[in-house]
Amino acid sequence: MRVSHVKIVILTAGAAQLASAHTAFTNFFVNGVDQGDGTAVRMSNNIQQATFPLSSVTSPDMACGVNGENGVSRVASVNAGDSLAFEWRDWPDASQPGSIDPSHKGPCAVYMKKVDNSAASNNAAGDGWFKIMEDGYDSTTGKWCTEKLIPNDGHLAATIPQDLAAGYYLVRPELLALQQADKTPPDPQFYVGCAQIFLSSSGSAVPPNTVSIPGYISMSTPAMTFDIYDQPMKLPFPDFGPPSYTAGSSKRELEARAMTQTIGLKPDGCVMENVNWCGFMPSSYTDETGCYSASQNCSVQATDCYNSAGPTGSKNCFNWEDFCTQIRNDCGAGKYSGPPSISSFMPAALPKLNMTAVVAASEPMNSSDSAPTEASSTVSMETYNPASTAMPASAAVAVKPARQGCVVLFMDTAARPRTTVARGANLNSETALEPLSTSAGICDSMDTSFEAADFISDAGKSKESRFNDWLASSFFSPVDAQ
Ligand SMILES: [Cu+2]
Repeated sequence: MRVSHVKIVILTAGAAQLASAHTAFTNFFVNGVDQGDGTAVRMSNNIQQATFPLSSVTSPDMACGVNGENGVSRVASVNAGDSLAFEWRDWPDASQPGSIDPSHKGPCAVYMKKVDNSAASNNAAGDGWFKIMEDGYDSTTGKWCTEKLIPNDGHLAATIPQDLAAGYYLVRPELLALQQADKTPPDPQFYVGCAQIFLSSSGSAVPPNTVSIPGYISMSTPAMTFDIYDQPMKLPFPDFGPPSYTAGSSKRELEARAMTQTIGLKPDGCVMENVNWCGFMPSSYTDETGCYSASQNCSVQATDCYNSAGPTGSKNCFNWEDFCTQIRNDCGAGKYSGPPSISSFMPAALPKLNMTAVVAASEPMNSSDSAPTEASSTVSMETYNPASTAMPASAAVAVKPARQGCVVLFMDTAARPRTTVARGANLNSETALEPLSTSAGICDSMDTSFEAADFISDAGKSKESRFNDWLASSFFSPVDAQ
C-alpha cells in the first residue's frame, strides 16, 4: 500500500512544546545509560526543522541536520567498544509515544567523524565521515531498518569500534525513508542528527574510507530512487556510502596517545540538567535580602532553562521552577536560612535501557540467506505459581512464522493470564518486554527494563487489556497455543 507523506501539526493550547510529524533523533544512551533529552545532541530549536526530512541530499544540513553546525556545550564520555543507542521520536518531547511512522521504510546507518572539539561549531559538513553501522532491508523478515525501530522504542544501536583513536567525535545516526522515492520527482527523505562525544581509547586507528557529507550521495545514487513498492523488490538494496568500519579492518594508524576529556563535561556544581542547561545552587543566605536574591537568581536560571529547552522539552525546568517557588515561599514566610535541599525536586532517575534487548531486536541481518539470529518458533506455556517466581517450562507451542524472534511466556494465576514477551530464544531470560502496540510486525515493547517477576506481580488492568488487544491482533494467535 502506498502511503503518502502526511504532515501532522497538532497545536496544543498553552503548551510551549508541540507535537510533530516525521521523526527526530532526540537523545542517546551509552551502555544503556540515557545521556538526557537533547544532551550533547545537535538539533534545531525549531521543532519543524528538527523533525522534518532534509530538503536535499546535497545540502550541508545532511551532515548534522538543520542548524547542525552549531555545537552544544555538553560532550558525552564514551569508551572504545561501548554500545550506543540513538533514540528517534515522532514527538521530540515524548509527550506521546512513537518513533517513526510505519510508512517510512528504508535503511539506517551510523557515521562518525573525528574532530578537534565536538562542542565547537562549523565542523560537521565536509570530509572525514566514516560508517560504523548500516542496516538496509532484511529479506528474511521482510523488514527495513526503520521498521525495526518501531517495536524497539525508536532505538538504533551501534558499537564504537574498539581500536579507534581517542579523541572528540561527532556521531551521526541516519535514517532514509523511501516511501516517496519512486515518485516524480523522487523524494528520498533523510533524517539525521549528531551526538557529541569524547572517546577514551588506547587504540590508534583512523578508518581509511571516509567520505564528505554532503557529497557522498547525489540524486543519481541508485538507493535514492529505490522503489520499495516493486513486486518483487529489486534486491539486494543498493547500499550507499563507504563500507562500514569494524575494529581490525584495514586502517591508518595514528600514534596512540592518551587523551583526557577537557571539554563538555558536566560542570562542577551542576545540580539539575535539562538538555544542555545546568542549574546551579543559589548562594546560601541567612537574611531576607539574601533570600530574595537567591530567589531571583533561581528564577533567572529557570528562564534560561526554558529558553534553551528546544524540541525535547522543558520537563526538568518545571522541577527547577518548583524549587524556586519553594525558596520564594520560604522568603515570604520569613525563613531566611537557605537555600533548602533540592533533593525532593529532582526529576526521577532515567531508566536504564536494556542494550542486550535493543541489539537483539535491531541486529542487522547481513545476508539474505542467513537465518535470523534470534529466531525462535516456540512459545513456552508456563504455569505460574504465585508463591514462587520460578517459571517451570511446559508445552512448547508454535508461533506464526512471521513472529519468529518473539518468545512468549504464559503465566496463569487463578484464571488471570499474565504474559511476558521476550525477544530472542532464551526462555529463561529475565528480560521481559511488555506487549503494547499493534502497529509493528514483531514483538513490541514499551519497557525494556522489567524483570519478569515484576511484570507478573503487576496486576494492572491496563497492561492486561493492552495485552489482550495485542493477543487479538494478527501477530499471534492464541489458537496456536495448543
Ligand atoms: Cu515523514
